[in-house]
Amino acid sequence: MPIDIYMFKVSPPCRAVLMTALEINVKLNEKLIDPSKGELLSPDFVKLNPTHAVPAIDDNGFVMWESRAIMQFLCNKYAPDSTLYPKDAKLRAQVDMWLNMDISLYIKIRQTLVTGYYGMPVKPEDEKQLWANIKLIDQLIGNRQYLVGDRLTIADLSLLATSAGTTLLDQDLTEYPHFKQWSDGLAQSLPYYQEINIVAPEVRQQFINNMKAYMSKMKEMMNK
Ligand SMILES: N[C@@H](CCC(=O)N[C@@H](CS)C(=O)NCC(=O)O)C(=O)O
Repeated sequence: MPIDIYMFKVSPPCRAVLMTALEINVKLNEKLIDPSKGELLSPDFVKLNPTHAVPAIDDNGFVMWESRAIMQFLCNKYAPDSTLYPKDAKLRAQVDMWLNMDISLYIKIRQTLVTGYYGMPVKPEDEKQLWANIKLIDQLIGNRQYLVGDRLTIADLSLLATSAGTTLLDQDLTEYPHFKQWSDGLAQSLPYYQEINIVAPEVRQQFINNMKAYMSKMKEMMNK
């Protein structure tokens, strides 16, 4: 039986898992969740994932969430010899290190760019930290083609999905040339990049409008 993935397409962590599954030929059955309809908080979904976030997977009764842990699980279970999540302890540690750094970046993006898009107030200090974080990542990437060693790993896929979200939200990364060169290089070389990561502008705008409306409805309800 295929593995169910609960997801929505504009979500960076969902896209990271989708790219991982494609790389290791694991079939995922997409169960689409609409956050603007409150589906993340529906009793059925919360029962499945009490943290009410996507992605979550159900691998024939084994349920888990947290995209990076899902990517590690899929590699461990279905492609243990794949270089996507290398077995060598030091290479694996470096992959894990990047995955953890990517979590901080993703959180900053949510607190700033995404929050702004949904019409909610953004703290200037969060915005400052976001760009400081991107600057640091830019320096750490340097001239690398891949984040770890000389091959694609899940660290690349996770950060790529996160940064595709960044460009998706109209940010100009020209001031971060290494980051841009690395992500453009992967975007060009991965055959599934466009299909997974690029959402048509009108679909994206509709998603943002729906989320804005949902957020303001929730705010009103909380203020009552
Ligand atoms: N650390 C989590 C973050 C997941 C996450 O924040 N997902 C967003 C969509 S991009 C979500 O479902 N948010 C709803 C919520 O947190 O209530 C992961 O990597 O899976």
